[in-house]
Amino acid sequence: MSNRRRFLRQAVFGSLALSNPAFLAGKTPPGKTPKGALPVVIATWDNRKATAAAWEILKNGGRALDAVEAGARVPEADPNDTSVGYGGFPDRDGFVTLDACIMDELGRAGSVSCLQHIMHPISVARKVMEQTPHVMLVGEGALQFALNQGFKKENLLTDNAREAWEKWKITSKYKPVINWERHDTIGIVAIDKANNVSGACSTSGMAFKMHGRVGDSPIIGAGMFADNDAGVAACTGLGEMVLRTMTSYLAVEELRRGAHPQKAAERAIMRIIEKMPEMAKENQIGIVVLDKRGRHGAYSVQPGFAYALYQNDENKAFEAKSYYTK
Ligand code: SD4
Repeated sequence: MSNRRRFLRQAVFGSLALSNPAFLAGKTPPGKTPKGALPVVIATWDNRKATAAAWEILKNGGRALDAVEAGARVPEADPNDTSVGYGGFPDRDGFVTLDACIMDELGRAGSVSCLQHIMHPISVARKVMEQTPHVMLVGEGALQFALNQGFKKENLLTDNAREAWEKWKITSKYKPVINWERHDTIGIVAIDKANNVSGACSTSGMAFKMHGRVGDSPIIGAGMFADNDAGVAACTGLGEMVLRTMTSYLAVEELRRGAHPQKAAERAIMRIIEKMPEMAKENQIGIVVLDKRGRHGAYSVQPGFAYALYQNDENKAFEAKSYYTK
């Protein structure tokens, strides 16, 4: 492009930006919210029990933040869910270590990582957000904080999880298996009747991970991100790939630039495939995205990623479109 043309282009683009307050504020351009679109809640995997718990709050005009917390607490308390909270598979040394984060419509965030002995890390993350000047607490410090806040110390390692760990120790092979966590690790995003978004994410992380390993789920912008000007997104799958590309943040930024949530989901996943093509061939990442108009999108690297959607009094599970097909 000639210097003159470039100059003209910049001048036109610059003046457009200056004359458009929505552009300056980085806000999603205003559009029509379809009738009955709000409220809505979406969770990664077929976590319909979680979306149902969230709906109880949303349908009565409750706050999205309360809804996503209530939703995440469902798999956290379920001993049969082997990648969240109680019943989660331990790390290779036998410790159940939990990661969680939460974000509200005010852009406040709270997070815990490597937290042991507390069944509801999502509620501890919320306390970090609301009761401390910090965003993230880890390990022993997070546990001490939780106990000070009145959370109960519990044994989270179930017999089933211990047996799986004993079995794993025979080969000690560490290779994440695509979709094996389905129905599990929860990312949950919601928009309430007041048009406010919030998101939450909770997991015991990859089974038999190294002790001290932190995944994407407690990292604001990686496992989950909410921006009340644009929308909210949450991820599941191999956290290392999400951490390298800040997948949830990327999707929400796409919303800010005016993308439909489905496009935003696809672009965020495409970034992973472009940057880590070899890893993407063998691993799964799934994302759910919700915008301010109650529209949603979902996409994954591999087939088999399901999500639960509660909207218009209907709680349904769907399989997301994926980059690779069967
Ligand atoms: C992690 N992203 O710790 C989590 C695991 C997960 O479905 O999402 N499993 O990497």
